[in-house]
Amino acid sequence: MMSLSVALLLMLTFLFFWKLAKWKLVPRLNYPRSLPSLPIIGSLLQLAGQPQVHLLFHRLQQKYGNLYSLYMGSHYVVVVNNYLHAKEVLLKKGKIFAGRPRMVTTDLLTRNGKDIAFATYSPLWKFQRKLVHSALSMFGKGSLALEKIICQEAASLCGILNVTQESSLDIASELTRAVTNVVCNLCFKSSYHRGDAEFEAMLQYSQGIVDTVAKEGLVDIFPWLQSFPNKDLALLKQCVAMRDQLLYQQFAKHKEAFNGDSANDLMDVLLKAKLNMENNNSHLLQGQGLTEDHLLMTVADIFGAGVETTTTVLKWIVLYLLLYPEVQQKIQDELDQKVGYNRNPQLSDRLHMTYLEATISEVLRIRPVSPLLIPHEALEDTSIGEYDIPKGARIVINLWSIHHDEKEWDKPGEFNPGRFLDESGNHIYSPSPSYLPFGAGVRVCMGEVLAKMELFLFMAWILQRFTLSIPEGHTLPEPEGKFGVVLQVPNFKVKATLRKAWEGLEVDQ
Ligand code: PLO
Repeated sequence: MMSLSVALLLMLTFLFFWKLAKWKLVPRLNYPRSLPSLPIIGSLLQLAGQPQVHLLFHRLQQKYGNLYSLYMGSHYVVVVNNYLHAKEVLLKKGKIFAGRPRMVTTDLLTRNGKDIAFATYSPLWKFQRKLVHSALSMFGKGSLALEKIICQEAASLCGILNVTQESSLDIASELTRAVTNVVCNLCFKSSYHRGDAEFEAMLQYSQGIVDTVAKEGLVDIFPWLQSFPNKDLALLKQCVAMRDQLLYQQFAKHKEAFNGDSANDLMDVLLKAKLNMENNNSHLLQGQGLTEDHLLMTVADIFGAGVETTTTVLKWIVLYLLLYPEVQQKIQDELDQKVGYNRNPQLSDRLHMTYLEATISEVLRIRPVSPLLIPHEALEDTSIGEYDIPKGARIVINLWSIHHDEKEWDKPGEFNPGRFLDESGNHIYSPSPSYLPFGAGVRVCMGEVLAKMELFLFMAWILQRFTLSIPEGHTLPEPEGKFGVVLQVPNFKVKATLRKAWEGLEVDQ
């Protein structure tokens, strides 16, 4: 009898302390507010049928605040809409949030994360990044080599605009070819001519990839769907196969010509690094060196990123110049004053061409090329602001919201390059810290320097020689942009008219 009551008492005491520990002593975790969610499908009911994900996430702030969470199927996702939280994720806790979630589509694109952009954080990843970084700065050093390559492409682009002058031109594909040739030169020391069949094939597979990869499509949310027939996934596989074929051709050519000493392009630099690593077994990568797949996926990444992003921004710039002819006029006035007609624009002009620089900055703000960046993943239990974030959470940085924050930007929906200039107009500055067009921190864009060089030089060369306008009988699309791995520009036609001062002059040299 006695032992029974002792046991009962012990049990009650245990229960009491257990409850106390649960509710009082162990602090309850404070997770961000969550959208309603159901088992298995999570918050998909709120997301279904809303392809413009960046706009939806922007709107949801009104109801849920600027840091909220949701479930994509079973994945816990935290959406960041404010620059202070974004900087905490990207800079202050950069390493903790440096992971990438695995997704069916990006795994297919990158052979299970052997690239840089979509691969998660690891010592090998850090090494790959360092390699590419030093290769890019090697080409960029003194920037002369790159400047020369870009100007060569700008000249040939201007030659084409001159030939097609009075007709309406699909400027997008000309811009794409010019940008592609810069990256081709950098990666493979090769280039494409107009109408080149291989170039057309590249355009086609690249569009297929942009249309299907990392869009938080159903397959990425429910990986088991990949065992069912799936149109998008089939297209992606076909496009990746086309890409691989071109990539292998380049790889074979380079391997054959490689002599171990000189490195003429990015592919050579990576081949050399791979050889060095193999010869030097003391490397601390636990036998997990740079494989052939890593090398190929790294080049594919640089190539894809180099082409798709810069072309997209150039198309946005041209569309905004057609929508705001007065901005175009101001850039041309600046060009006439600071560069004139007797010489070509060069990188050193960037310092004085503040209105063109401000226009580029404003386009990058109002239409960020990567509106949700690429999702990050928390590598350990951590926090953002006052909120707890569990290990494995996916963090989506909504750059669209950050660039359209009314507390930070005066009339954020308005296109106004002047907001990036001081009163004298001679200095460019950012009026708000809520501006991250290239991301920030451990995973910041690797091509920022190259991209800025290209945007400036291509636009300066074109506008020095031509005035862009809407061809007769055509109208412009709304500059809405279609959400995807990049914010895609609607199609439009352009008429490029040679400026008076250039009549009778050579425009392509
Ligand atoms: C573009 C289509 C290419 O065929 C493959 C490719 C590779 C790298 C990706 C790029 C695509 C889209 C833009 C990305 C880039 C890596 C970094 C860049 C996602 C899918 C951005 C904006 O973050």
